[in-house]
Amino acid sequence: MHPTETDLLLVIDVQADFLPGGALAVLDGDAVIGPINALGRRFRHVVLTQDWHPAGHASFATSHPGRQPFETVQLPYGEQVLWPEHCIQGTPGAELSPKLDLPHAELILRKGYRAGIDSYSAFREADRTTPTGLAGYLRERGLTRVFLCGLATDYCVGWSALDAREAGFAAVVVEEACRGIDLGGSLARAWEAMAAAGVERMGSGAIGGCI
Ligand code: VGL
Ligand code: ZN
Repeated sequence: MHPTETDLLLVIDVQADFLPGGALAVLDGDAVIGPINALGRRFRHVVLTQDWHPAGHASFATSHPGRQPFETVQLPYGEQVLWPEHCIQGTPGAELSPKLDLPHAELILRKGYRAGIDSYSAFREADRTTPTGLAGYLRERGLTRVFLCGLATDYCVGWSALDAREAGFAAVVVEEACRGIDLGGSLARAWEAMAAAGVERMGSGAIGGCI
């Protein structure tokens, strides 16, 4: 297939804290950067997301006395995995990787900036009701299909792909341009949920130049 004017490459959370040496490093996370840069050249429209938490964010284990990273707690909107402190606004860990080479990217969307609500998805926060505005942006721009890549497959990429479908967009996850965290089987569950929701899974070799 060849991306067209109505296709978008959505690059999720390729930030220092999710890369080797970062606070919440995804195994082999830096392996996504080469494929993403190559993909970027084949898309006319590119949008990046940036996980962007205030200090003391509700998703940090340190905000819950006695709790450890990777445990879960109940928050008003439901179950929340607790993470090490990561992607704190304005810190080096929150910076997009300087190795990303996507000079034509049109928007950097920040998410997770409300102290009490996490936001894995680029479309909707973890309370499942607060929109980020991305669906409206895509609609207003006439973009109808979203190709997703980045970190992490089973959290921010997966939730974004599911919400893209729910908002009425076609969604394709580019497999080798993503890596997962895989907490207690979360990676297999994410692929199952995406398949059930009609998210396509594609190799980057199947994606040609933009027409
Ligand atoms: C992410 C956990 C916490 C992600 C963000 O980008 O997948 N995961 N915050
Ligand atoms: Zn986060």
